Amino acid sequence: MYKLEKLVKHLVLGMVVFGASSIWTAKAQNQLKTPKKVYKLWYDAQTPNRGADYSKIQAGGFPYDADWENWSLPIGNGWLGASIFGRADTERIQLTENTLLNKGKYGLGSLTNFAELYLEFNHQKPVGFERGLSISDAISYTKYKQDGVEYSREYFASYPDKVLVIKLKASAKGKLSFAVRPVIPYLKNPDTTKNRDYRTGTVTAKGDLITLVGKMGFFDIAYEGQLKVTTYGGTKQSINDEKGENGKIIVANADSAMIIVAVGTNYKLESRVFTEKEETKKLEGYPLPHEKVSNIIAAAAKKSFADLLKTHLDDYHTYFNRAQLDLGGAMPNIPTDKLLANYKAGNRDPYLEELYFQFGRYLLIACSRKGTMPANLQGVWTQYDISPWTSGYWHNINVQMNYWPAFNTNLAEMFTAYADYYKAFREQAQKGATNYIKAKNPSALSSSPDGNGWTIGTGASAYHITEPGGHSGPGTGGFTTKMFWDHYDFTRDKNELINTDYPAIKGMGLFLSKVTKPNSEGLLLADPSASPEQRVNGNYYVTKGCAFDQEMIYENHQDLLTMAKIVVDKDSIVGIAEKQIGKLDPIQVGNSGQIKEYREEKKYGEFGEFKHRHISHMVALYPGTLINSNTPAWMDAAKVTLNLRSDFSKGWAIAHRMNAWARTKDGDRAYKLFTNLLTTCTKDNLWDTHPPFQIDGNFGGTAGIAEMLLQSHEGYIAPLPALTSQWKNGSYSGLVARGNFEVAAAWNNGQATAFEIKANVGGVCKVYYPNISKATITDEKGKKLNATKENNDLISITTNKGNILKLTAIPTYNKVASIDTLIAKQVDDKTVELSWGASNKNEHFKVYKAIGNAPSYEFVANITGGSYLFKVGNIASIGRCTFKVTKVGDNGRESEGKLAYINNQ
Ligand code: FUC
Repeated sequence: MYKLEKLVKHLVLGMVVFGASSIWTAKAQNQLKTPKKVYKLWYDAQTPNRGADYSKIQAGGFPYDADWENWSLPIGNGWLGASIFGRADTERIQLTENTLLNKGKYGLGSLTNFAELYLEFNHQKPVGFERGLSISDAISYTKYKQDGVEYSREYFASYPDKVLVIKLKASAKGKLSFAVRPVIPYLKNPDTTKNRDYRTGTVTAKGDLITLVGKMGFFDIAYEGQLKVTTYGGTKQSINDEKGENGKIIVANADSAMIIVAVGTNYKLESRVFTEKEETKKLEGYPLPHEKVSNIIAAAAKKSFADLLKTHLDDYHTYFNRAQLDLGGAMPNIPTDKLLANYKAGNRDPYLEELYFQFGRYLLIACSRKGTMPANLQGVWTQYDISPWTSGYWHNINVQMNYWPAFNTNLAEMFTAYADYYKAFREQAQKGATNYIKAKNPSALSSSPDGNGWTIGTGASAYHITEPGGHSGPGTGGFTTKMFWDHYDFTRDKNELINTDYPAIKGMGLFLSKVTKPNSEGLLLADPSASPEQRVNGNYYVTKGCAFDQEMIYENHQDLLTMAKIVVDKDSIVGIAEKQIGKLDPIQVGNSGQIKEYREEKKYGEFGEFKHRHISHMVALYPGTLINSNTPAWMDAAKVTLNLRSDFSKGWAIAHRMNAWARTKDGDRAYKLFTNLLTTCTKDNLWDTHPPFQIDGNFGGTAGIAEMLLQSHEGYIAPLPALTSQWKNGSYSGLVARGNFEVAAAWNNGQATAFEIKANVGGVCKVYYPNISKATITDEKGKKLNATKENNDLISITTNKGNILKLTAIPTYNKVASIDTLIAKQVDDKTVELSWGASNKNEHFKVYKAIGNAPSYEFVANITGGSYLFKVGNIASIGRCTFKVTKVGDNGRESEGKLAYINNQ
């Protein structure tokens, strides 16, 4: 029926920046394609390098290297992270390898600094200094003039070639002289430290190669790094000290040079690493990394710089170029730190907002690839000996948030790193589930090794996982499997469903089916249960059936049941989930009109910290879906909670609020949270800070922008569901909706002008937008198509794989302004008077009520005028009740509602 779209070749970096208005690019076969812009972070000052200041300890008791956290520019290929400082005298390149851990604080191990690489130029008077990071190409650079010679350096971390590549140039022949001096930091002598918390290492130079070799005591990790220095012109000399260590290579009078760096350990992502209890046996028998690292260097050394660069760009562009966003920004002629400072001072610039969005996508590609470890709390970048919170995989929100932008911003493949990590730790996670059930609910224990499913607690690393307990209940596992549900729902990849996503959700379902106990009303409540990190009277609060646990058990059961139908699974757990799901009572509305965090709570804040950073009872709003537009009374209660919890918090916590507000469809509020993120928790290098630097906030912020622009969790594709009035005109392309539809949208004056939807797998495509049923729909050739009108704002059309739908001529609509206030006054024991202001007597309103924990409102009355007397046999007997009044506009649309309550003691 439709013609397949011909793939439009990605254009290379350096192309023209189109004006914000050119949405339809003629060449791209009339495709709705957002112009590809050039994104970069850049600075005109050198990065200071004062080192970590141990007198300044950050929240959580962690050291602080202000310069690294604020100024260094991150590049990475998943295995390796490099933070480029950008200096003329001595360049500092800090290297991290994602499996090199030391003992750390919590018994999980802590990621540590792999090495520092110094390039010593002794250029003291640089002129026209600039350093930066091209987000469009994943290349960092430094350039300046010294004594009339232009010096430039480029840095990239290639995923396909597994190396860091550094190209150094001088504009005049023979003018490039420098020393290459790597240093292994934080060495600790095996003789003097207890508990094998030591690190040995030597650096030796020979010919054009410098080799770093050493050992970590705690896990007995062997590590190795190799740097190969190639020069063009000039001389090269390798030098070691009298012990044959601390090697360096001195380059003199060259024209240009290239350094390639590979790093590795003897780590293998295998079950044994997690199941083996003895720290020093986890890697026992695994081959030393020497051969692996040597092979990587040898293969890369055969290639020219141009070849290495091309391979890197082809790989990076494959992912990065998939999604574009245009909010009307154009690259300003001021450095990024000044741009951010201006933004903080109230001068918002849409370029910075676009840059922040694309920076998050960039970071995910740089730190989470197939075959690498997943993105940790700092991605793949740490300069510390013992990293803040171990640079671990924290499962009560942080690691999940890392993957929130993976699916909707078209980077689903980046999730593979987490999925492979899960596959490796699953055996231990099954043991953890057995331990947990044995201890907490022995009557439900199965004697078979996989009979209790699998579980995960908050803390985890490359070597350890934990069980739920203390401050985060068993729902932590359901929170984790949401990623697997989304992985399937966005990609609709049947193989992955069978091999990865369904087994994860089914195993978790089995565990979660055993963590509840019936209460006197026959409800099934998680016992014990804890809402992440909440404290009562200073102590972590352990209870029964808190919202976080109930919601995540519910969501995992719901996802399990949906998937079981698709894969036609009739195992007993399916029947169990079916029986249990109705007894979970996951959402309760309290006397402040809030979603209760605890069942024993009446008014908001009675239990737990009033403004706690975690909004764990909101996981059913985001990333879960239990609270949605079809549960409007719960949605309103969620807004009450979010308002009471406040907009101010720490990096990731602001990002969670931003996504939650986007789900309420309040674009201006979500935007306000986004600006909070940028103004209160963003460093000059655009890294998110808690403090300390944590990458979760970057990823949560990027996901939040996408969530404002496209949603698909309510059974249809909803483009522009929470567009802020600040983004008046704009467009995007390449965002992804559930069902694997790739969506492009353009809007003008806050109203959609066109959508384009590509079916990557095909199937029924439902689209929701005001007046969408009156839009013109064509295929990519311009042939008119008929959609089924479900209602004025919802259409449905069947697609085949590759089909493209174009929706244009979408009639504009007017939002109806809501009333200002609603007052509910109990007049007598049978009557409540509702009153609100109406400017004229003919205005039309609708009155609704929701009693108790009802998810939806019941319609009460159509009213003209500004008040209504609600009568019932006995007010006291109906219990807690929320009233809602909406205004009905001339176009028949209803405004947002205002709420008032009775019986809220
Ligand atoms: C969770 C959060 C903290 C911090 C830590 C790494 O425990 O509650 O705020 O982000 O993870």
